[in-house]
Amino acid sequence: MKHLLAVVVLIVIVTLAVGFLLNPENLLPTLASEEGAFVDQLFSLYAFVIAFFFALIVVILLYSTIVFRRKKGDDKPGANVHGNSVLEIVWTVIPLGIVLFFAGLGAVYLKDTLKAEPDEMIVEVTASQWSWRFRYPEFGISSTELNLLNGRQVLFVFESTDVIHSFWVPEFRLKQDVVPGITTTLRLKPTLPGSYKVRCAELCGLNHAYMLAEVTVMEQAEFDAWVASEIDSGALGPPDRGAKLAGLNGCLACHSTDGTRSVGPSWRGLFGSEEILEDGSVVLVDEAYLLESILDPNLQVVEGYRPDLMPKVYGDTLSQEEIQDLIAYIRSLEN
Ligand code: HEC
Ligand SMILES: [Cu+2]
Repeated sequence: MKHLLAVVVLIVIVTLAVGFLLNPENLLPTLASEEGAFVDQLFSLYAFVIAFFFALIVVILLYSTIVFRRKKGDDKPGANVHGNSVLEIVWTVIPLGIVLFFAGLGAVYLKDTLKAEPDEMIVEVTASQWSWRFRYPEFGISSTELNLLNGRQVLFVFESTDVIHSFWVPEFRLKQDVVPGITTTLRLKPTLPGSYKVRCAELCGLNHAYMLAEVTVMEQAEFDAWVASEIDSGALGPPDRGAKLAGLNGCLACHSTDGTRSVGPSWRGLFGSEEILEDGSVVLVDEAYLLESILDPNLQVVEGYRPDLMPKVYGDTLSQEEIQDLIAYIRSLEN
C-alpha cells in the first residue's frame, strides 16, 4: 500500500512536469489563425496523454529497479507469474477508449475548420519549383506576396505546375499539399496582424529550402492601399512590367538580378555579354538569344549549368508581350 501510494504520487508529479514541458505554448510559434486554436487544443491534450504514459512506464520501471532490487545474500529465484487477465483487459480497453475519444474529437474539430463563412476571400495559389504566386480574383491582381485581412476568412485554391509542394504557414498551423493535376483547398481565418512566411513543407527539389513567400496579415485600410497600388502598377513601362512578371512567373527563384550565381545564371550584366555554351561555342547575348533561351531553354545551354532545370512551358504560359517585357527587364540590368 505504501509503495502504491508513492508510485501514484510520483506518476502525477512526472505527468504534470512532462505535460507542461510539451505544452504547445512552449514548442510552437505564436498562433495567428482561428482554426489553429483547435490544433493547439488537440496538441496540449495529446501532450498530457503522452506525458501520462511516459510517467506510468518510467516511474514504475525506475521505482521497481531501485526499491525492489535484490538484497545481499538473497539467491532465491523470483516469483513465477503466469499472466493477469484483469490487467490485460484494463490495458487494452483504456488505450482503446483514449484512441476513440481522440478520433471523435479530431472529427469534430475537422468539421469546424472546414466550415465556410459567407464573406470569405478567395486566393488562388500556384506553386512551382521554387516559388509561390497568389492571385486575388476579387480584385483582379496577382502578387508574389500573400497579403490577408485580419479577421476575414480566406479560401485558398491550390495548383502546382510541376511536382508536389505543401503550403504551410507555421503560425496558422494548418498545412495543405499542392498536387499537380488536381485542385486542393484550405480555409483559414487570420486573427493576428503581423508578418509570417509560407514555407514549402514537401521536399520538391534543389531549392526546396528557399521556397518561401512573405505573408502579411493586415487591417482593412492597409489592405485597401496595397490593392490600389497593385492595380496602379498595371500602368508601368515594359522593364517594370517585366520585373513584376519575373517574380510572378518564378524566374527569380532561379535567376538573381544582382550578379550572384543561383540555379541559373544571374541576369545582371547578361545583356550584351558573351556567353560560353556547353558545346564550347561563344554567343553574344542579344534579344534573339534571350527569346530563344526563354522559349526553348535546352537549345543553347550555358556552360556550367544543368540542362532540363529551366521549365520549357513559357512559350505556352506567357504571351508574346509578356516575353518582350521580360526581355526588356533583362536588358535593363545591362550593368
Ligand atoms: C527552375 C529554375 C529556373 C526557372 C524557374 C527559370 N529558369 Fe531560366 N535558366 C535556368 C537554368 C538552370 C539556366 C541555365 C541552363 C540553360 O541555359 O538552359 C537558365 C537559363 C536562362 C537564360 C539564359 C541565360 C544565359 O546566361 O544565357 C535566360 C534568358 C533565362 N533562363 C530566362 C528565364 C526566364 C525569363 C524565366 C521565367 C519566365 C526563367 N528563366 C525561369 C533555370 C530556371
Ligand atoms: Cu516546394
